[in-house]
Amino acid sequence: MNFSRRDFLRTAGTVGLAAAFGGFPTDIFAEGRRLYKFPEKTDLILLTSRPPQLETPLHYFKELITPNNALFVRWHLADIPERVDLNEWRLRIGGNTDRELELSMYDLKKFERATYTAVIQCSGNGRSFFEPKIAGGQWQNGAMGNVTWSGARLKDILKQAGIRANSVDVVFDGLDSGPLPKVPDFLKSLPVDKAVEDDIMIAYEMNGEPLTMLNGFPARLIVPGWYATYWVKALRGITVATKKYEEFWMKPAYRIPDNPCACVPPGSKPDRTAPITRMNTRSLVIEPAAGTSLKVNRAVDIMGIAFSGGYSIKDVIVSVDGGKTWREARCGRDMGRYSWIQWSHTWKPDKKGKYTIMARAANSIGESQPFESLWNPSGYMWNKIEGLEVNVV
Ligand SMILES: Nc1nc2c(c(=O)[nH]1)N[C@H]1C(S)=C(S)[C@@H](COP(=O)(O)O)O[C@H]1N2
Ligand SMILES: [Mo]
Repeated sequence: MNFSRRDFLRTAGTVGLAAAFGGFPTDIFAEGRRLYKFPEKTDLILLTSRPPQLETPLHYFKELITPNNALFVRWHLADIPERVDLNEWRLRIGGNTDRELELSMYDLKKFERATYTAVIQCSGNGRSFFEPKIAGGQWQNGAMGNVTWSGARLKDILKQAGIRANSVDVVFDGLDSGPLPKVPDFLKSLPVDKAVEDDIMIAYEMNGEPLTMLNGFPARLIVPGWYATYWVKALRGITVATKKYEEFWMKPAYRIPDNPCACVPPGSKPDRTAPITRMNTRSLVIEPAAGTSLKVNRAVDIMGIAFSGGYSIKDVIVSVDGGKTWREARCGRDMGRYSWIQWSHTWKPDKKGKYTIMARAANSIGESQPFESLWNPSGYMWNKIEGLEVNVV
């Protein structure tokens, strides 16, 4: 078995100078933005290069599963792992436990293997659409993907370590760190009750392959249904704590207004905040792309995707007249409650002119999408029903 990814930089072809873990610009554009090539990745939309933040061009979402080389990338800190030698890498589990564990990849793979498909989505996906504008990564809709993850269940690992009764939070640390000591290390926590849920996984594979370096090789946390801020990459340590963990990346970062809509009037601040957790329900029209010209009296398949924070999709409705009338879309294969589904709707426009296509998904517990965006100061949880204009000629 080849345990080393020391030579993965070669996959980038011309990136031979080892220190340069950056990408380089291509001559290719998508959605009007220049694409960049990073190690193990295809050409993606660049937000920042240090730390790497790369967005997936929309056309990849025509597929049910997002290919590894097209999955978006988001790191917070400039010093990210560029190579990991599995002969040396260990995952340490300790804190308020009966035992301390030091697991090699070989040990990790001895735990029963779990596999499921789950949407990974950044809390700030769609941030660039909010009005008024919000500082932070100006993501459009490509900070997400649908991936089949395999790994060990966190609860099995915690059981082997033996969580003590008075434990409160479980804290996760990756191999990345800030360039200066004053930049807080990226640590995230889950309440103990959440951490021992069946579906929480330490994944070592994405779509049947080892994780790419940029997506968290050699192992990352998967919290299906929750925003990816918890999906700590390149894990090195798990610490069980007897107190509520409230350091920088849990508080003040990654918080939402503590009210039912997680929103405040645009431009204002909430009185109380809570950590962001479960994803809301979303749908997206992928085809036809905005601005496409369609032929009158010719049938076209409108297609898109829809997902929710772990409660499947019950139905998707589609409008071609800007929301005046709606039809139910056909939903494709169900890959489980954390996966997205593909939907389609055949439409034959019988008059020339401009049309606005919209889609609205609902999940199995009745959560749906709003007609007006729900504003919050960090630009999280964008799920407004979007309208996309096409021309019928
Ligand atoms: N170690 C580490 N893990 C991390 C982060 C990070 O900065 N460092 N960012 C989180 C955030 S906010 C997101 S959106 C996802 C992005 O995962 P991806 O790069 O595999 O798409 O990783 C999460 N895990
Ligand atoms: Mo994120």
